[in-house]
Amino acid sequence: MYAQMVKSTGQGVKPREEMSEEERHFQDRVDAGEKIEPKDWMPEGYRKTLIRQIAQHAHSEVVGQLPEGNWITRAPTLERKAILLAKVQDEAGHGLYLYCAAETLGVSRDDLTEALLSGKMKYSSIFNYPTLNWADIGAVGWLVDGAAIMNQVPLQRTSFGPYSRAMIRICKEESFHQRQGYDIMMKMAQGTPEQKRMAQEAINRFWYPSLMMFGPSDKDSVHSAQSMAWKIKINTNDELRQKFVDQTVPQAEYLGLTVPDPDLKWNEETGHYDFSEPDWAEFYEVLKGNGPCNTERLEARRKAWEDGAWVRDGLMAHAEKRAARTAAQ
Ligand code: BYC
Repeated sequence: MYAQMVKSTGQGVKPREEMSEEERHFQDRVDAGEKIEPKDWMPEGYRKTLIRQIAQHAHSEVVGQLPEGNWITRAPTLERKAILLAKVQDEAGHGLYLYCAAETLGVSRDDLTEALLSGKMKYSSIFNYPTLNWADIGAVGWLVDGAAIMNQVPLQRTSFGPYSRAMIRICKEESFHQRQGYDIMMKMAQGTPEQKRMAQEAINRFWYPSLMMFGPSDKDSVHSAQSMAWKIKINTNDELRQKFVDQTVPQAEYLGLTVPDPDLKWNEETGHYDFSEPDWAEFYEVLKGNGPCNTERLEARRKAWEDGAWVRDGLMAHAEKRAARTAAQ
């Protein structure tokens, strides 16, 4: 099911002279900055790529609740607990906006969830890392939501209407998420030596996994060229990673924390930081399911899906009964 609906082709952009008339017209609309809406004609590859990317994003929002939810019961104050609860609920909401956007492309949320649970669809690599102490919640908000915003702000201009509109709502909330993460880091960094040490350990743990969130380096990215031609993606993976590093390093300095990269250096000539690439072998292992928490995360999603079956069945039975009653009237 998933393979027919979702698997996109990847690599290369179709040259204009090889496009059909419909494809050329479609590309002209995209180039002119028009929004594509669900009932408009679109190339099959465009539809599949969008389903893959939007659903992967939706799954990430939902799975992303798990490492943070892990700390709700142990938040250090009532205020921190209320803020974290609100943030985790926001992530669930983001997942819902995105599943709805994917559904406009002709897939069902059930199919997408099943594709996630069977390992055919991915979610962001970052959520396969554990949150070991409270400072990790700060690092997730600051770095992980920070990386997410860097990726998602340009996606507000993506060519597909429902995705673009979902991103506008999501970005508003993500900026609050990042601020709350930075606020936790600030408190910890200015706290006792032990708290500062915890904050430093959190950045040590989350720096490289956050850099991996942007995807493989441009030379290894399978989908970037076509996705950018269709304005499904606005920037390359490396462009966004560089922007993230440039924005985040001064924030770390302000906190008095060290970015765990001995080769990190401001480059006067380029006007950017030079930095070390993440360990791509680790990234691909995490994608294959071999990260520290892959099994645990999928187990939690599977359990939630199975535990919620009676609610879905009940709602369907109710809907069917209502439809039958209406038909009989
Ligand atoms: N993790 O050709 P490429 C969030 C896969 S934030 C897992 O460059 P593309 C949140 C990629 O799918 C996170 N897989 O691909 C934050 C492809 O494999 P398939 C969610 C990854 O699609 C805080 C292969 O590697 N954000 O939700 O052009 C709290 C080759 O890559 C990753 C989004 O999803 C990765 N990091 O670019 C709570 C944003 N990177 O599918 C929640 C929207 C790459 O061919 N997504 N892969 O088997 C995107 O912008 C793009 O999909 C990516 C990848 C930049 C992630």
